[in-house]
Amino acid sequence: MADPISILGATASVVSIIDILVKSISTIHSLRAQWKDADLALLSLTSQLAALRTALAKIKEWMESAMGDLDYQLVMDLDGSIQCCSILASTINRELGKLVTTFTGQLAMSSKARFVFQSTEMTQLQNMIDRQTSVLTLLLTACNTNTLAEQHRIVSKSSARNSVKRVQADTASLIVHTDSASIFSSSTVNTSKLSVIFDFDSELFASKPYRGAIWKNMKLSIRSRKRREANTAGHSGAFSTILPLYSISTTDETIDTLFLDKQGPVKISLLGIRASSKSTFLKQLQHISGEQSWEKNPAEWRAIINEHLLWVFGNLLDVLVETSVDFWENERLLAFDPRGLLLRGVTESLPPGFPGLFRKLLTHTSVQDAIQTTDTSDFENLDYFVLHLDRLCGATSLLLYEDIIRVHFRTSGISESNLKITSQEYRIFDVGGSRPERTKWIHVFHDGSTILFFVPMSCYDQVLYEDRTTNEMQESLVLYDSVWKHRLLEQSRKILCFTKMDLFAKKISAGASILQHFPDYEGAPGDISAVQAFFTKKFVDLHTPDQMHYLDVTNMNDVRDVISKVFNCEVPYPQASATETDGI
Ligand SMILES: Nc1nc2c(ncn2[C@@H]2O[C@H](COP(=O)(O)OP(=O)(O)OP(=O)(O)O)[C@@H](O)[C@H]2O)c(=O)[nH]1
Ligand SMILES: [Mg+2]
Repeated sequence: MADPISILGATASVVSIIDILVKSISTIHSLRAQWKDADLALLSLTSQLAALRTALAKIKEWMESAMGDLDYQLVMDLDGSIQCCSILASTINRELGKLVTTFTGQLAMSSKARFVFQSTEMTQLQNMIDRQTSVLTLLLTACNTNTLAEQHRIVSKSSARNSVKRVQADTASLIVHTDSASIFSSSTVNTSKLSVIFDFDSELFASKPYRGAIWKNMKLSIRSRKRREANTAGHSGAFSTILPLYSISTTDETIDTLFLDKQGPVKISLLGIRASSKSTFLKQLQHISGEQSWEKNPAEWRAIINEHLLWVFGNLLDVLVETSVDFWENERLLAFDPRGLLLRGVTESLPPGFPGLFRKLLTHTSVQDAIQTTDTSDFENLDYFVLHLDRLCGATSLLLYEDIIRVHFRTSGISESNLKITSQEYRIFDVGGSRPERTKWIHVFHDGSTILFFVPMSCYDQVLYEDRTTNEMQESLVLYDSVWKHRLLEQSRKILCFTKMDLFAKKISAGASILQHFPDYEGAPGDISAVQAFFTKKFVDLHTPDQMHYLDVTNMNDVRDVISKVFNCEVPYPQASATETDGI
């Protein structure tokens, strides 16, 4: 058995971890000074690191003072947690070091974009920090109890075991994988369904050290946001404000008073699983309101589209590698390294030969088969992008509004948009839909708001990106039930929107099987209306929504129609913009 004295040796590691965290926090401070727009994103990370540092400082204090008898499991957990913290702190330090600065010492544009828009690795690391802090807080609570029995009770709870297991999995992923893609793929989601869907563990976050650190930074963040808003006239576009992403107990009323005005614009939260059309709906609303944020940063959208194309190319190339018998025949194709370009962040423009290579890749039967039989949403808008490859990869690389609408840019955290349609103001919250992202949804749960819950009708034969054993429609049903029952949403208007109706119709007409995934379906296989009614009934049987709509979100008129019905108002046609006529 590990004796308590052995963990005294860990005090030294705790001190060195605290040192690394302090160094990371000071790096972030210097980044924030140069980069006002990302203040909140960086502030959120600072707060998380500060909370982790505080938890470690408390552990150190405890180690140095009274250490009586300790439960065996508690000792093992403490040891494992401290090891994990050490690896995590070094990884964060390394990630921060990757943010490139220009020769004038300013943070480079690519680094800003990476951090704010597509910082998947950073988000994963932030999730790990949260998990680490919560486990340390839990262990500290156990350490501070008087009896071995009480220590044992706390660490043996199934919620505690799950949290410790997750942290161990995080450590393993950080040790085994050093590249950013693997950190993403190592996301640990194999816990029970409920904890996966809403991971709000009030107990873990109730301790004073954690909350003290969190609230101090949060108040600063609110103050600085309010100051900035007061200085900025007009609306803020999509992705303009990234709220802090702390996990906070659902019982805390303060969040409501701090973040959300009781009066004012209509609040709308867009919810649903990953790739359920939330951001596409938001982009359409922005277009209608005349607030087209992409016009202000076409270079970033170009990079996002290029990243999407490289990512799809990489996935299809994998299929070819697995099935190709003639290496020499495909030498040029196999020599192209899309993931290398992605990892190095070379996405401002694509190599001139890219469209040709892409089309060549698509001529392979195995690749075509993979696209036809895929059980994910990865290739959904591939036809569109293949049709426009030459334009998108051309020297001038003209972008159209449709390109922006068709690309899936995974939302991370919460993006808030303030829009005005006719004379009504709207405050719209868009969130990421994958399981790890859902831990942040609590920030957009407040009574009296309107919830638009999106279910992609075409997903009935697809599996989750983050868990290939779960059907997306089943996940949507579970999520719908959780949202509808959530006590913070009792007074909210809840609208159910079935999206991707165009893809759904195509799929059913092409003979895609439904019985294989839903054996209780009794209608004719190719009957679009019967299948639609079947899935609708599944949702309505759970809870009757205030309204229900079916739409193709890429179609502006469908979105106008939904908004006019939800808010009982006339919705204007969007004014033709440069995006549609000349491109950007
Ligand atoms: N054809 C078609 N494509 C759609 C529709 N709605 C969304 N898409 C596409 O589906 C992909 C995902 O849409 P998003 O709106 O980005 O999904 P999301 O719900 O914001 O996803 P996360 O941010 O990852 O949670 C994009 O490529 C969209 O163009 C639709 O009704 N029809
Ligand atoms: Mg999104």
